[in-house]
Parts: sequence; structure tokens; C-alpha cells
Amino acid sequence: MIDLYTASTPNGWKASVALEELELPYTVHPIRFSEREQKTPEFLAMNPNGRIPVIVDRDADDFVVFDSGAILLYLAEKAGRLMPADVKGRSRVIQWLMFQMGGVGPMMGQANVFCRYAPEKIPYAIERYQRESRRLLKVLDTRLGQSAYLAGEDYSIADIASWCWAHTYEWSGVSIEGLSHLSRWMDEIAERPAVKRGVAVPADVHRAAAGNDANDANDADVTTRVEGARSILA
Ligand SMILES: N[C@@H](CCC(=O)N[C@@H](CS)C(=O)NCC(=O)O)C(=O)O
Repeated sequence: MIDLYTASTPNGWKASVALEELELPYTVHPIRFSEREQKTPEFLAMNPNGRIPVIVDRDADDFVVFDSGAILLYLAEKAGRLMPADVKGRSRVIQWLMFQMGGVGPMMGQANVFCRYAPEKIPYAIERYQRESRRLLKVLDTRLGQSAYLAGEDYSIADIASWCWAHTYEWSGVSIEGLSHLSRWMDEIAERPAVKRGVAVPADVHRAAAGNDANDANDADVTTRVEGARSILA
């Protein structure tokens, strides 16, 4: 069993989508940013960076993995799927995974912050991050014009990593007009049952807890889960 500490964000979805694709059993522990649960000593003991996602593999001596790219690699290697075993195939997956971790995610994240949340609208910052995000999406589009998936003909963790960010393009105010290969790939991946289940995490946990709408999360139950996690970590 794997414990997943997460929130409903692109980096969080990478872990839940991979767990769903790999059909690995896991327990979700929603982390509330509003309560700064990702900055508690207990959480920082798992991830010194104070960010989600984090997994704890209870079947591997409570081995902790933080950072979404490292989590994807760990899960793929553990399950022996979503990444080829041969050196070149593995390298192709890692190249596109690194491309996402160092580029697509950080740039789209900054575009989102500066166009949506920054108290002061700074045109230079908004344009810089949106332009760079669009450029990176164009790189994905060019690649996807050459092969079905980013690392070749097989769906891999590289696709999960980039899809979780790319499909939020509107959120960052970035246009995908003219990027037909990217659109084809985004639409196709969005239809995967495991992806649909993965992006509903942890909202489904909230919904189940509240017996109601995702926005009406039962805080008591969620707190119980986090407290439970804390007691495991203590
Ligand atoms: N490099 C990290 C970044 C993780 C990250 O930025 N997580 C965000 C949500 S997408 C977070 O936890 N934000 C809360 C905070 O910054 O305190 C990864 O890929 O896991």
C-alpha cells in the first residue's frame, strides 16, 4: 500500500494519475494549503521542500519519495510499466520528463501566478512567462507530430508529467491555437479512464467524506486523515 499526500494541482495529479494507470493500491491524504499543512514539521520530515506530492511506500520499509518527477520514476520502476527497460528507451522517457520538470511546469506555473494571482499586474512578467510557456508547448507539439507519444510509440510517465500541466493551458492564459498535434494528444489522454480517475484526486476523497459536493469537504474527516498520517510519521 502507498500513502499519497496531495492536493488538486498539476504536480499532485501526476502522482494520482500514475497510481491509477499502474493500478497500485493507495490511500489519499489531502493536504490543505489554506492550513499550511505542507509546512508542518511532520510534512517537512517527508519533504524538506514543503510541497506536494509525496508518497510513502508502506511495502518498502516506509520509503518516502518527494518531487513529482521522482515519484513518477519510482512508481514506473516499482511496477515495471510506463517506462521501457532498455537504456535508450529509458533515456527518451527521462529526457521528456526532465523537459517537463525544468520547463513546462515552472513556466506555466509562473504564467498562472502572474496573470491570475499577482496583486500587481506586471505586463513584462505576464508576457515573458506566457511566451515561454507557449514556446515549450510548441516544442511538445513538434515532437508529437513525429510520434504518438513524447518518448515514442508508447504512453509513458513522460506523457503523464506534461499532460498534467499542458491541459491547464487556459488557466495560465496560454493559447494552443495551431498546435494540432498537442491538441490530438491532450484529447486522447484525457479520455483514458485512469487519467479521469487520477485528476479527480483528492476531490473524490472530499466528496466521499462530505457525501456532498467537492467544495463542501468535510474538514473533520480530512483532518482525521492528516492526523492519522502525522501519527504514522511521529
Ligand atoms: N518540484 C516539485 C514542485 C511541487 C509543487 O510546486 N507543488 C505545489 C503544488 S503544484 C505546492 O505544493 N504548493 C504549495 C506551496 O508552495 O507551499 C514537484 O514537482 O513535486
